Amino acid sequence: MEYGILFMFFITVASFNYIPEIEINISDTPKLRWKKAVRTILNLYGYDNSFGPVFEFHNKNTFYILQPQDYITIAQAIRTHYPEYSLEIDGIVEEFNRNEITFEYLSVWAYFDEIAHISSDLNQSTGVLLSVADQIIHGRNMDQAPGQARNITLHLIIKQDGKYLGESVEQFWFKVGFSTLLKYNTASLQFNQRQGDPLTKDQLLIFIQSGVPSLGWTYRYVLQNDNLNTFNRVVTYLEQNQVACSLYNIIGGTSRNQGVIISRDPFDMYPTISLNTSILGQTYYQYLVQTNYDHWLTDPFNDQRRTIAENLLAQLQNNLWNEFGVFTVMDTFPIHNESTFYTIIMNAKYNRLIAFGQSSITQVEN
Ligand SMILES: *[C@@H]1O[C@H](CO)[C@@H](O)[C@H](O)[C@H]1NC(C)=O
Ligand SMILES: *[C@@H]1O[C@H](CO)[C@@H](O)[C@H](O)[C@H]1NC(C)=O
Ligand SMILES: *[C@@H]1O[C@H](CO)[C@@H](O)[C@H](O)[C@H]1NC(C)=O
Ligand SMILES: *[C@@H]1O[C@H](CO)[C@@H](O)[C@H](O)[C@H]1NC(C)=O
Ligand SMILES: CC(=O)N[C@H]1CO[C@H](CO)[C@@H](O)[C@@H]1O
Repeated sequence: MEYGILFMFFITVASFNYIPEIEINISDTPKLRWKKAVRTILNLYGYDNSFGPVFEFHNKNTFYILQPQDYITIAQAIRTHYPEYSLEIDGIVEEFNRNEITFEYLSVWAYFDEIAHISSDLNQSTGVLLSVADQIIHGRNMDQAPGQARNITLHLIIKQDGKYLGESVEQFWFKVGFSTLLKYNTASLQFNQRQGDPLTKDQLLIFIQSGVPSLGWTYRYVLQNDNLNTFNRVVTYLEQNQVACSLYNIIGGTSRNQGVIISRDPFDMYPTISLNTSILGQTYYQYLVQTNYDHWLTDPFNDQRRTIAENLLAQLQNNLWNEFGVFTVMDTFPIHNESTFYTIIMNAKYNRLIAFGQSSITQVEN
């Protein structure tokens, strides 16, 4: 009997991976805040099965556009405009204790999303908002490369003065910022890359030198700013803040129909779409899906994730108008595919964030 139970347990855990949880204590001195995160990954997998290949991959595929002087320029800008984050990065450098991991090196990582927007074929994600009665269920898939970055992913619980501020799940958390966020009693947020004209490298450097925050720091600001304490305030802020690349903000709130997708660009404004103005005309449930292409365009032929997710949501039986239903959509190929690292289900009304480390899946012909 006991063997039977044990056997079941192994089958269950094989289908998704546990993501280690780490508490980030903002009350600690900045240098201390991320040390445990670094140590945890190194102890679990070792450098050569985690950071090592990730750094190597992105040096080649993302940061190849940078000259040695650019590292210094970005590092100086961060020291000038973000002294607190600079100290956090100093602490991470200290904990790595490797010649090649310098403040300058981690400075360019802080702007990873902005640099990748210029240099690489974008790695992509899916966001789903499902409105059911007075709840907004938010599904987030993260797709990334290389595979070893699965081993550096952490579920972060952020606290200050003993209080929960929120949670995040991140693979590149050494940016000391977040691309997914549940802010307690306020909102669930994710950003996705948006196909759009990239800046030139020189334009990006000018933005960075003038103090434009990275996308990750924008969410951190949302998390730590006490005035951004309602869904509407967060939405208004993220419609207007300065950004240094094209992106979408997908945001769920704490009550009925609070869900928006904001399309951004460094120079242009676009209309925000919202669950409350959704054309579905349903009384009890509404949904929005965002991948990496503008919602006023049809999906490209070779990437139908949004269309497929919308069709699944349109057919969702009412016993799945809940977190299980959203998980089922997020877990369906090709929404979950070979490059999906994890799926997150958030519900800001109940302050719930559930994270599943995902394995790669590809389509099986039969
Ligand atoms: C957070 O850090 C502060 C200052 O170091 C400490 O007093 C407090 O106990 C820490 N809180 C937790 C939950 O570890
Ligand atoms: C993660 O690390 C383990 C070693 O602990 C290694 O066997 C595995 O291949 C790594 N996973 C990936 C996706 O690289
Ligand atoms: C819909 O929601 C947006 C964002 O919260 C808000 O600005 C707008 O006034 C709402 N529209 C309606 C028709 O309720
Ligand atoms: C898998 O997702 C990626 C985005 O990460 C997308 O570019 C690709 O088209 C998807 N694959 C399939 C077969 O749809
Ligand atoms: C920069 C980067 O991470 N690019 C990767 C995006 O995803 C595709 C498919 O998984 C990879 O081939 C790219 O290298």
